[in-house]
Amino acid sequence: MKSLTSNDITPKELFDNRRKFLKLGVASLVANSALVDLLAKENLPMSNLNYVKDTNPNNLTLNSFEQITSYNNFYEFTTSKEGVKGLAHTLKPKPWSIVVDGLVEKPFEMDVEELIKKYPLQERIYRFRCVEGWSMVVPWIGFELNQFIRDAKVLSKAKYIRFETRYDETMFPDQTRGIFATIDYPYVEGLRLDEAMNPLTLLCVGLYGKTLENQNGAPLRLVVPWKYGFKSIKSIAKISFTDVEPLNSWQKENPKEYGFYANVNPKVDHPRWSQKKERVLGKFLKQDTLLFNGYEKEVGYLYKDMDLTRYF
Ligand SMILES: Nc1nc2c(c(=O)[nH]1)N[C@H]1C(S)=C(S)[C@@H](COP(=O)(O)O)O[C@H]1N2
Ligand SMILES: [Mo]
Repeated sequence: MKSLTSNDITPKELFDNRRKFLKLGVASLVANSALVDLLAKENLPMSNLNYVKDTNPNNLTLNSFEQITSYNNFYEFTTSKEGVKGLAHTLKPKPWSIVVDGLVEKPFEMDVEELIKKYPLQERIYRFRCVEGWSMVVPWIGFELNQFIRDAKVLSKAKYIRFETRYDETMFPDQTRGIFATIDYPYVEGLRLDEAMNPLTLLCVGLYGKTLENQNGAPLRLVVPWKYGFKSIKSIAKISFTDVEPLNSWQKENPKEYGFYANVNPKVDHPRWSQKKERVLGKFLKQDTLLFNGYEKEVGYLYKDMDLTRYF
């Protein structure tokens, strides 16, 4: 074994800076022009968030920023996945406040900017599986929803959390179409409170180190990685706590095909197609879909005695 030399000893100053650097993530480096060039070359956005990086223990291969921001489901704009990006400029994510009401000690309103200051941000590299059979891997930035719930002073009667996307016809073209709109607005989603408290459930404000693009649900969205993508509601305007199971948009639209739970499950087919496989964006060959999208260890306990065919 080689003996220690003075070169091996990390000076305290360097050590402190290193810790600061790790905490800041990419954001601390943006002033460095070499890095700016590198980001441009890799087609990565300029980071504007401070966050703790995910160590990516499962070695997931990330989809590119380009892929994640160019192929979207956001019916408030259009049903064309390639079309959302070009229309999404009408969404004005700043200023943006969310209302919190229902079974809480006291309803309140909070600006997303405040939220970002209040909760330390983390990167979470998650698999994301749409019910339609495509998937991707996304480096989300956000914080655990359970942190927010703990501060919301929720009453013990509350059993569910309900989310609503903003209703604003100046921002969302499909909302102006009245009875000809593609679905009923505002878009609604919900979770059982214990699902919401699971550490995987994220309130998300960014991806690839940068605040969310409009097409991905700026400025605040939900990410529930073990459920089909439609549970991950975008551009949230209201969060309510209730004692009744919320009627989510897709269940309301077509209850035979979409339920409340929407857990990713290769053994429970959609009435019109198999859920056994998925196509990762950018890949030619399909891969097997995993139970709970690969998060069974983390979330299996939530559904221990439930018939997953019945509660789909
Ligand atoms: N408000 C709102 N949220 C939404 C949707 C939508 O149409 N409107 N689509 C859902 C669906 S079906 C999916 S797959 C994901 C897509 O998220 P992404 O475009 O960021 O990949 O958003 C979900 N959240
Ligand atoms: Mo989806």
